[in-house]
Amino acid sequence: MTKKVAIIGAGPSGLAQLRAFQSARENGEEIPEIVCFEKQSNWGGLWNYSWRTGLDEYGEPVHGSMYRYLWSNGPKEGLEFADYSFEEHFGKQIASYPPRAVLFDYIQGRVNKAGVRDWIRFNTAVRDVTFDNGKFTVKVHDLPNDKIYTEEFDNVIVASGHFSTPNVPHFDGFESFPGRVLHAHDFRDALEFENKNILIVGTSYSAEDIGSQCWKYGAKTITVSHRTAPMGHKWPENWEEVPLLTRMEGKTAHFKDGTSKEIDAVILCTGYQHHFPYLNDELRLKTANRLATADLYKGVAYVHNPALMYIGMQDQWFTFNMFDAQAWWARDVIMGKISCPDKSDMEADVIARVKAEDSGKDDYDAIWYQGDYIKELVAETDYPTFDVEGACNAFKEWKGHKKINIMTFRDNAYKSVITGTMAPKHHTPWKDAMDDSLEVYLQN
Ligand code: FAD
Ligand code: NA7
Repeated sequence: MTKKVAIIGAGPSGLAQLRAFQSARENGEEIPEIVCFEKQSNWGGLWNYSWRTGLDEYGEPVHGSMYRYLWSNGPKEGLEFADYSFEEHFGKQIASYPPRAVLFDYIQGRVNKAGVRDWIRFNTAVRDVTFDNGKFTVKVHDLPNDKIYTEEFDNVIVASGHFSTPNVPHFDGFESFPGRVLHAHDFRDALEFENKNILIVGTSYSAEDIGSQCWKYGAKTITVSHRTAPMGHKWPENWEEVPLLTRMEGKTAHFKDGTSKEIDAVILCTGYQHHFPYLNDELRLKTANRLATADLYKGVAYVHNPALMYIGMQDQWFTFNMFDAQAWWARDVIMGKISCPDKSDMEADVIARVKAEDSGKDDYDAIWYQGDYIKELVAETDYPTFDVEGACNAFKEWKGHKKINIMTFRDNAYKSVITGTMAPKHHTPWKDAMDDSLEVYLQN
């Protein structure tokens, strides 16, 4: 096999791709030459915590959007690798909502075992990708040596994530607000907001979790402003949901229903952009953050040029195991075991997926939609089949637990769909667990 494949990014999606190729090699297959470019000095993507915000030491935009004290926002039983269980990694079953450091350790365990670190060029930012005469030319910047060079590839796999470049709306009065205005991307330590009246804009995962963190670490009040609808959980008494912010006047926030409130800091939890500054118009995915993305056949191959693939570009109920399903599928297309149909059929596939997603009526339909998508891909490759239905049910239980009490849902335990073992209940309720280190979490 003389093919050469570039993977952009060594987060969970890029690492899934490396493991997919390595597993084929382990099975005695001849695999292409693989080069993974990662702009950070370590792997793990968002799970590789950075204290930095803004620009990094090389002047690159900081990729990290994760914050201190982040615990998994869904049960780990919904994301477990089918080829590397939590029990294999930790030598025992662990509780269901691991903090960031624990999941980072787990992600690293599989790729350390696979021995693929040498395939990654760290501190190397991809600057430009062009396609001509059947080949991709990839221009990269070796940051520590300040050297720019190009290399040719037969395939490019984009795995650079889409929860890093913030979507930052403007509200009148931000210019003269005498406090901090930041986007969730730059949020790091909830203790900064102790005893503060914070205003959060947005109602999705970041809003819910950053608000909960600030509550846990002593914010005075949390006010969450919604554009479409309130989250509607049973919030603690110092938590309020209000309509959309219309303007700030000094420290006073005014809302659409005419009410107002004194605020010390504003956190915009207003989502992220699919942002690929290194891709030109012909190669760049332009999609909303949804389950059925635009322009990707089977959610992976770019319909306008299927030698280009994208991993993990969907909005996510499932994460690591979905990236795996996609990476194994992309590998098999590249290795000639699966073929993509002609362009019109690929476009019809995209339209059908969009229609199927749109016909869903609620979050449960969305969970099963994404579960079915994983099943479809897994059935086409040798990725180990697993109980996707069981994982969907874990998500269903999780949603039920959030409805009962948003501040205690992380105290619940679920059954692994890989090993069949029940997770232990964590030793400390989430709201009282201030030390989220790996050592303390594993003390079950
Ligand atoms: P990323 O993790 O974003 O990795 C992309 C990689 O590409 C990075 O390492 C980056 O440095 C690299 N890169 C980017 N541009 C370039 C370039 N030009 N050149 C070279 N390298 C580049 N998922 C869960 O399952 N559970 C959770 O609890 C959870 N919590 C989350 C909390 C937050 C705050 C956020 C933002 C996301 C969360 N997620 C969670 C979802 C998260 O998207 C996935 O878990 C996962 O990190 C996605 O992996 P990825 O590899 O696709 O992208
Ligand atoms: P999401 O899930 O994309 O949600 C974005 C939220 O921001 C959503 O509630 C939007 O409201 C809201 N939004 C977006 N633009 C605006 C404006 N202009 N005004 C008001 N509100 C706005 O992003 P998250 O950061 O929460 O989650 C991303 C990932 O991070 C997720 O996978 C988690 O695992 C962690 P809408 O409902 O559209 O009115």
